[in-house]
Amino acid sequence: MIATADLRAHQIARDFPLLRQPTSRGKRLAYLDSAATSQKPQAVIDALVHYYTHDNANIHRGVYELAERATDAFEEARAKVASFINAAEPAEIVWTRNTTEAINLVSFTWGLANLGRGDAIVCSQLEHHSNLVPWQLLAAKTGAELRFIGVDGDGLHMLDDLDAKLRNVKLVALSHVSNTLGTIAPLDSIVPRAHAAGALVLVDGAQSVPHFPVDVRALDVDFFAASGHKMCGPTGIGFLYAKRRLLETMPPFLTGGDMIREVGYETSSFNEIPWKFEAGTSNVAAAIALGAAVDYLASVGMDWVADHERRLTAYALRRLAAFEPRGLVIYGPPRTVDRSGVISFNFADIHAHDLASILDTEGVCVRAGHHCTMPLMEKMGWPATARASFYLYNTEEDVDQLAFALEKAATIFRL
Ligand code: 7TS
Repeated sequence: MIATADLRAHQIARDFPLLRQPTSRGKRLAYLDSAATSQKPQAVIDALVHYYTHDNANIHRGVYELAERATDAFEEARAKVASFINAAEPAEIVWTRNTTEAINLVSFTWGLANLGRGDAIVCSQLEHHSNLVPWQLLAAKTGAELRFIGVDGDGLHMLDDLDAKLRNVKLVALSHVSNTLGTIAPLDSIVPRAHAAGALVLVDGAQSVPHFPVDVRALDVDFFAASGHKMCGPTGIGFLYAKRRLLETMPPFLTGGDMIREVGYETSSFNEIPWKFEAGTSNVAAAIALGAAVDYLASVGMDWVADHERRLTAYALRRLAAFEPRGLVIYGPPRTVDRSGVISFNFADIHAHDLASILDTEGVCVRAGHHCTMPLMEKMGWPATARASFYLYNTEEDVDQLAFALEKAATIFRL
């Protein structure tokens, strides 16, 4: 019998046409790689097609009706994203290509203008490369020091020496949810302490805002970065949230058209926020379709999404635990309250890539490798892990299919 919550997920899955597609081997698709990118509901696909069919024109310049319609839809999508994360106003949302670009924007603008020798940046040991490499380069350019909040063997943040770590810190940059272990960062304890130490806080929300309600004002973060493609939206669009007073004082990032007010041969002045940070023609269609994705998620309800993923993760942890006597190892926080819908694991001595290939023959899509967290893998001593990640359209049937495929791997490897 299908439980009520799971029944709703089955209904939701029907909104995602790709999930109805069997694999070339004729298997039902169990898509368990939403941490890499999410699938798209029909409403988002329709928004893209509708825009190109009816509203396509360049924005912020035409006076004709079509251009006004495109501009309005683009700005309306910004307002939808602002309200989705409870920003104070749409002007605090800057469109970027993805999380990576949003973090780089902060590093190249605020970072270069504000950091110098004697200052420090604090990350954690489980950052995605996108929230690490920009700070390494910034530290190298400015002479600032890069420090790390340690994580223990379960991937939980170790906060004992946080106050010492926060000395002379200008920026604390943390992922809200680890894409490798699912760890939810204890922002409630870190953000006030970071602010008390005089630091700003940047949160990499790539793996949080798609999966549970995020309120940037309640979290009191200064910067928040996310990617549209992980939250049912298209690729090529993401956003940076920043508090107004920060965006106003930050120098521009890329320069050229759209981000200017007056241009002379020698000098220029810049547009108001957020357009000051949006040089050149934006990915208008994708921004509008991200607005449709946000409408879709809001109509399902982010509280439901979070509850559903928590239940499904608990179910998957139980099913995977049954393989432990045969050598399956599950990584990450033991308590489900500390983790979101991401489960990294290894099965005996099967290489994670081989395991993922066997699962694929049964229609199960998981990622294998270092998940763009090479320093974390090195620290933990894992060459690679297989990773299953869940979203609102996944069901217990997907988890059962994963367990079935693991039985097949066990048979092949005589475990
Ligand atoms: N930060 C985190 C925590 C992420 O998980 C990712 C992507 C990024 C930043 C970068 O996002 P992008 O949209 O700018 O590329 N994570 C993954 C993943 O886990 N598998 O593929 C991409």
